[in-house]
Amino acid sequence: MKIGVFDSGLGGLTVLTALTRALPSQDFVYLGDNANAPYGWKAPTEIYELTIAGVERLFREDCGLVILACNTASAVALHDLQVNWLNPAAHRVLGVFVPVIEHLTRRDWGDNTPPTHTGLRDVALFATPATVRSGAFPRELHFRARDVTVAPQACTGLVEAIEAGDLDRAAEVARDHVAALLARLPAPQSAVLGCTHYPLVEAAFRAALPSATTLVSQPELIAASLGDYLKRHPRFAGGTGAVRYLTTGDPAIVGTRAAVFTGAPVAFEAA
Ligand code: DGN
Repeated sequence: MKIGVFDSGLGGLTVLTALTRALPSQDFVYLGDNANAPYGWKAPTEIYELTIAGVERLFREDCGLVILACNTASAVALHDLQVNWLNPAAHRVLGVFVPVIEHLTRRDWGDNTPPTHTGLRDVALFATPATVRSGAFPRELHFRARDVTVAPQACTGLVEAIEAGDLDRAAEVARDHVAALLARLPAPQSAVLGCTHYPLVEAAFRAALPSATTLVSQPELIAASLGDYLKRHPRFAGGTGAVRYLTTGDPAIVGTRAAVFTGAPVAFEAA
């Protein structure tokens, strides 16, 4: 069965790359809502409506399972969507926080043991303003490890610089945000790049953070987590490694801009 990968724009391509590498015979359909990107400054209700529209579009492509490869959509829309909208007997929708939080706390969902301190002391979270405002990351993390300090940094301007293809400017913006974070938390034990765009400037984050800080990058964690999920839910797995790319924006423009993420232009189709 095909798996849908939804993002507000192109950032989810960092996740898709890791997914296709880890699951080479799985079919995927990517949908970028480029006509409405970026989501980082939008109101929660608008992000919720746009996310549902994107997920419905992927269901119409026969995707049984959709990954919200966008932290902003996962943070703002996933919970309500799962509780109030989704029919889990028909489809599943997964977000991108849980694999990171599982990695940080190294505990599995569903084991029914009470939240305990796992040795994790503090986490710096770099994410979009909407993700930070939602409070979803600390909420999920504290469910598993309640004593952990989360220091969020809303990285204003970073998605915009990456989407514009200006990676030098993006690296500068990333360094400024690390400096602002370190002024509040000088020696974070862990740092999470909680936006699918940020792996493109991971080197700038790494260089600006103290060497003792462990930097957590999402795409590989999401891919490993999906691999495990498919073992437990084999009805969603399968295919021949076919990947299609849909966009709500202009396919030619979006396909050209995608080269920043993939190293080559991508053949997008109109959604
Ligand atoms: N890449 C999205 C995320 O992971 O949050 C953010 C992009 C955006 O729409 N601001």
